Amino acid sequence: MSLFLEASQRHPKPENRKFSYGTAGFRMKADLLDSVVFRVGLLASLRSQKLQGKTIGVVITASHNVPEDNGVKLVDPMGEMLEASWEVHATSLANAPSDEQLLVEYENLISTLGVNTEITPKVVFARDTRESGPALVAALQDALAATKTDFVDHGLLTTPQLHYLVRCINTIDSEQPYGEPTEQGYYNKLASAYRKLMVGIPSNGEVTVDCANGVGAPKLRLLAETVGRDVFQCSIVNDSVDQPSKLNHQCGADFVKTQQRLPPGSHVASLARCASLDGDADRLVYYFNDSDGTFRLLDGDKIATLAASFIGDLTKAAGLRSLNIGVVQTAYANGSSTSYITKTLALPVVCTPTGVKHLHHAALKFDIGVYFEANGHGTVVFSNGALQDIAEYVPESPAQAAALENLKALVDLINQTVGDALSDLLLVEVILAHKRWGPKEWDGTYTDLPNRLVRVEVSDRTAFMTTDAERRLMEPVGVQEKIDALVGKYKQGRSFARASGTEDAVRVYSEAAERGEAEELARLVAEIVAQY
Ligand code: 16G
Ligand code: MG
Repeated sequence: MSLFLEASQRHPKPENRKFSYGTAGFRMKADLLDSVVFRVGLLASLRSQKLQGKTIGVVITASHNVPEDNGVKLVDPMGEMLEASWEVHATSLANAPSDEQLLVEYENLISTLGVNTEITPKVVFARDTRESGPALVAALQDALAATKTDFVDHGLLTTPQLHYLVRCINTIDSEQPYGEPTEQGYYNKLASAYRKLMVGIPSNGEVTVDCANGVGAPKLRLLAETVGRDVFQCSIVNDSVDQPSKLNHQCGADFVKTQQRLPPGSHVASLARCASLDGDADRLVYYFNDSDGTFRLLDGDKIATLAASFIGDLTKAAGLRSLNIGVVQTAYANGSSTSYITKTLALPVVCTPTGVKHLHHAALKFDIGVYFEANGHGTVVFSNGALQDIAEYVPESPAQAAALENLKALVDLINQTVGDALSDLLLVEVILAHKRWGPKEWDGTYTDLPNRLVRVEVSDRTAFMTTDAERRLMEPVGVQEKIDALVGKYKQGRSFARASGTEDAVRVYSEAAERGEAEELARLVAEIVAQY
């Protein structure tokens, strides 16, 4: 075990720091992460051994955060987020105060989890474009070498590309191989599905894509080249990956969603389609300038409703009426989107706590589950039963046959492991082309209720305990009653407060029939929260 200790000594834990594996793994200032990444490497290797040598993924990214931050998260064999019960192991390894105690913790995990250390662990990893990435990769490699792990460094990738690779590698010899486990294999799979879906459909012209000056820029370029300009035209902006300080700065999906405006300096024609990715390309939002110059956002809710309506129509047209389709949202979903789904689309909606893993798991309970967070992270998952029905169904007419072929291509177009901005971009483009819609027609499906999100500094955010998918506070006692009393005064009023999982703050969301009212409600609820 001296190999272990020698390696660990090169990655000392900063003193007086407590780390915790949250909704998006570990994320913080990059200069605090060296020991954390090393220890995540140890856990990745254990996880692989525990799962009989399946390949585990590690992504080094801090998504939409500022350039000085970085982060690390693990990807499970089918391309999902790390199983929740292992998050505590990540946290306990990260917090072991000394190298010796780290070794004790590590050996404890081996025995309590029943890990077979004879198995050769396998790990693949990738990173985003941050300057701190290469040094953190070196820390990760040190851990993988110390644990004699077989590993492959995939260099720069979007987060969803790494999820894709992990699933491909682990399903390669199975009955349902997911795809060729290479970056080009990813482009080929998406491109060929997109081209199939566009046969006979006029292309709807160029989409402008803001890549947040992140890894999405070079990857979208490669994807677009593979798809071909004859069917997919995109103009890539904010692609300065060689200037790391520009990452997510005044651009990207998070900027556009929270500021509700164009990235400064963008010049877009009225009614032209624009989209923004975030720093690791797992979020997507669309927007456009209306003819009167007003900015219109088409967020994750609008993408979910678009996808759900298209898939609903397609399954019916294919004759697969028995498949149950559902939509999963969080409390942040605009109330108008929820009523549009239940009333107009007549589909069930489930609400889960914030965080991709919650939405993903709830979506898996439907035959076809569409899940999106309002912030633009989401995808569609097809159950094994649905895939089998789609594969085996014998169409009864040429129209059914055509719809069925499209449905099959859609399964390949959508990255089912995790929300993927590049795959979602192609999905939206396909649907708009099929419906012959511009952004205005899409936007016109329903009108968002005016809403407001505020961040409230509190002395202890852990005092805020929620229930009912974060829509109600259980603690501090009495706060929810005060919020209810306020909400009751506003037409179509709704508001909730929840502790952030990624920042030391409580977030307050409100919506109401009028803009002024939504803002007033948010301010008053924030005042209540700030008292605790
Ligand atoms: C993380 C989540 C994202 C969620 C956000 C909420 C994943 C991969 N990411 O970024 O889904 O919307 O946290 O942040 O699960 P908050 O807890 O600070 O509001
Ligand atoms: Mg992201």
